Amino acid sequence: MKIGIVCYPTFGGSGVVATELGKALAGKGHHIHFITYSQPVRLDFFSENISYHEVEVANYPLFDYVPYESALTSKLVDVVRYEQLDLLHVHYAIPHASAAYLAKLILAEHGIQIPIITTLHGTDITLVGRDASFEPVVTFAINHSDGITTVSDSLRKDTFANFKIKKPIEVIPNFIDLRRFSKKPKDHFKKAIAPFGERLIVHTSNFRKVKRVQDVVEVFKKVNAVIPSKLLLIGDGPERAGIERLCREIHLCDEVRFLGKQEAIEEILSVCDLFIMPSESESFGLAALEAMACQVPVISTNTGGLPELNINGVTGYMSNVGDTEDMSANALKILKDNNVLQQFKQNALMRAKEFDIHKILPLYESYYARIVEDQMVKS
Ligand code: GMT
Repeated sequence: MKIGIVCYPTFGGSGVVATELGKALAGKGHHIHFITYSQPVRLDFFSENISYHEVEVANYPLFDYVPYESALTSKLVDVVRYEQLDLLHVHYAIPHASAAYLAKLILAEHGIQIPIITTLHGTDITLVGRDASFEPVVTFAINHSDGITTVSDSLRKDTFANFKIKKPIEVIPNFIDLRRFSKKPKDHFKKAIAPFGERLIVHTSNFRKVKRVQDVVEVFKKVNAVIPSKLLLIGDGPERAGIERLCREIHLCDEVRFLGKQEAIEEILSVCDLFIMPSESESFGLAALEAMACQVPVISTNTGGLPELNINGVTGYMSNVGDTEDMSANALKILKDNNVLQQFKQNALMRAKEFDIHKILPLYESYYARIVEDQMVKS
C-alpha cells in the first residue's frame, strides 16, 4: 500500500508513534511518504520504502502568522497526486485532520478519491482541541475522516464525551519496538552517575504543565530522604527553568541531573530503577511504556489511559493526581527491597511485551485495508 503519514516531526509522543509506525510499515513492504515541516526526529535511517516530503511555508511580510495549514493542504494534494497514494494517515487532529479533509475535497475535483484516517493522540482532544478556538474545526474534521482511531479506550471515551462524534472510533493502542527498547548493558554509565550504588529515578517529558514535573521533584525529595538516590530529568520544555529553580531552592541540585533532549533514551532507561509519570492527563503514556520495555517499573497517576498500561501493584503503582505522599510511599515499597525491585522490573517487561509492535502493526494494516475497501465501495 502507498501511505502518506502526516505528524508533528518533534520528540512529542504522537510524532514518535507516527514515525515508528511508518518505519515498521516500510519494513513490511509498504511505501511510506512522510509529509511534515521538518524531518521527523525518529526518522534516522535510510529505507528504500520511505520518502520524506517537506512542507515549505512561504513567508510574506503581510503574515503575522504563517498559513501552515494551507501549505500542508497544498503539499498533500501534490504528494497524493504525484505519488498515487492509497491512503492518508494523519496523527494529531490539529491542524492535520482539517488540512487532510480540504485536500480530499480538492483531489475529488481531479477525480481522485483518497481515504483519510485520523489518529487522535491526547491533547488534541483532552486539552487544546476543546478550546473554543479549535473545537468546531476539530469536530468537523473528525466527523469527515473516513477512519478514526485513538491510542487508548480512555481517549475514545473522552472523544465521545467532549465532541459530537457521529462515527465509530477504533482503539489501536500505542506500541514499542522491543529490539530498540530493551535493557542494555550500560553499567559504566550507572557507575558514573550513581557511584555508591544509589537508586536511579527517571522522568522524561516535554516539561509542559500537564506533566506536573514539580510532583516528580516532590516525590524524589521524599524518597531521597529515606534511600540514597539520584534523579535524572530528561527532555525540555516551558517548565524546565522553573524546575531547575525549585531544585536549587530545596537544595537538591547535587542529586538531580538535567540531561536535556536525548536520542538514545533506551541507554539511559537501561540503568534506571524507577520511572515517575505524575501527569494531570495522559491518553496513553508512551514514555512509561518505553521505560517498562527497559525493565523500569512505573509510579504514575491513575488518569486517562494510564490504567490501561500500568498495572497497580504489579508493574508499578498508581495514585490520584497530585498525591505525592502516596506516590513516594509506593516508590519506597518498590525501591527498598532488591527482590521486590527485581520482581517489578520483570513484571514491567512482561507487560511491555503485550504492546510489541509486531502485535499492534497488523491491527493498523487490517484497519487500513478496511477503510480503503469502504472507500472503493463508496466511489
Ligand atoms: O504528551 C504530550 O504532551 C505529547 C503528546 C503528543 O501528541 O505528542 O502525547 C500524547 O500522545 C502520546 C502518543 O500517543 C501519548 O502517549 C501521550 O499520553 C499523549 N499525551 C497526553 O495525553 C498528555
